[in-house]
Amino acid sequence: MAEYQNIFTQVQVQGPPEMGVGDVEDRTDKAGFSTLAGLFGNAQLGPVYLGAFGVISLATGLIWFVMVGLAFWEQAGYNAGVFLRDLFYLSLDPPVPGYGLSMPPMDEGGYYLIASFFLLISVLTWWVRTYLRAEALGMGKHVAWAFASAIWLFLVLGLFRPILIGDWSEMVPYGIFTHLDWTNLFSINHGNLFYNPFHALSIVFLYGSALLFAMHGATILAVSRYGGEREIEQIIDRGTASERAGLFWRWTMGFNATMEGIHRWAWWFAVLTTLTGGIGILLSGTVVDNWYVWAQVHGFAPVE
Ligand code: 07D
Ligand code: 07D
Repeated sequence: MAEYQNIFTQVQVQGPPEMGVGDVEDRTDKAGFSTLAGLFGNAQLGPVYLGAFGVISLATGLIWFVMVGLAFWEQAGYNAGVFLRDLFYLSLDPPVPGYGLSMPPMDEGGYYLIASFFLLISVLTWWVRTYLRAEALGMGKHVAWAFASAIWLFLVLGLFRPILIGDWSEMVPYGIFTHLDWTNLFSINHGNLFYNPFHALSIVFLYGSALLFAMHGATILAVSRYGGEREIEQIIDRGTASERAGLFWRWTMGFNATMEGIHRWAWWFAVLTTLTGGIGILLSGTVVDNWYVWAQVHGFAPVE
């Protein structure tokens, strides 16, 4: 029998919209259906909860985006053709070195700092939103704490490390390729980031996250013919999809995660990617200037 192995959801449910429980205040009052959305996930779109933090987050995020876009527009000489041609190369850059943590003139980084302030508010208020919506639903705060780990790396890159070094010029430029140039230069300036053990740990967890995601996704799809994606009875009954999924891995490699445990593995691997990464970046240029020299001192890079 031909197997169904593409990315689309097989079953689409479209009926009267489910408006959700509880106090409907601050929630949009309409919901619709999209067959396209239903191929990838749930076919119902909406209602969306806005609330004060949602509105602040979207508004400040939009201000950051438009401020970056306007800077690009000026750099492109107000020419739509040039704007599109150079889109990936245009950049709103942090202050030039030398202004320390003071406010530079608008065209030397002041405008960049104002835009950054709006991005900061946007990301933080979106975090509050993930916390408060989980609370409203009586859920654990796992999504909020995982997001906090990503925000930790974001804050180290753009706020904590620049403050420790004492210069806003250490911040990351807002540009598609220029932020890659910055990343490359960061590694070169600190003597090759590959010799930073926290960069290595971050890579372990990043690669590990991809591997775990592939294993888990594949395992559950492979037992979906037994209802493996419907987890409730699966955990307690014998002969179920879950039991087969567990047996598959125990037979294949001698060990299997549990229905609960696999999600803890996934959570920790993802969270540790940015947690260890943030530590590695925070140490660069503050505690350790050159990771290659550091590795020589610690006996794992050759000393000429
Ligand atoms: C798929 C979820 C959706 C999110 C997306 C990103 C913006 C930016 C730009 C206004 C997985 C939306 C992007 C809103 C708009 C302007 C100028 C998440 C998914 C689709 N990077 N990075 C990208 C950011 C850093 C690095 C792409 C952000 C560090 C490398 C995108 C940050 C370093 C490569 C992007 C950030 C670094 C990228 C795709 C913040 C070290 C790539 C991202 C706020 C960690 C890849 C051309 C993606 C690429 C790429 C956004 C930080 C390295 C533009 C918002 C400073 C090596 N980065 N990045 O899919 O194609 O993420 O670059 O910290 O190869 Mg980056
Ligand atoms: C950036 C978390 C912040 C993002 C947030 C999202 C918005 C948009 C909009 C949805 C990504 C905010 C979102 C505002 C919303 C919409 C529409 C997470 C972020 C809050 N490296 N490297 C890593 C590898 C090299 C360098 C991590 C590999 C070279 C620097 C990762 C290789 C040099 C930094 C990793 C490699 C170099 C990193 C990132 C190989 C460059 C970092 C993890 C095979 C020449 C970052 C400790 C992550 C870090 C980082 C992988 C090579 C530089 C594991 C595989 C040697 C400067 N690198 N790297 O999740 O933490 O990022 O380092 O060569 O800062 Mg590296």
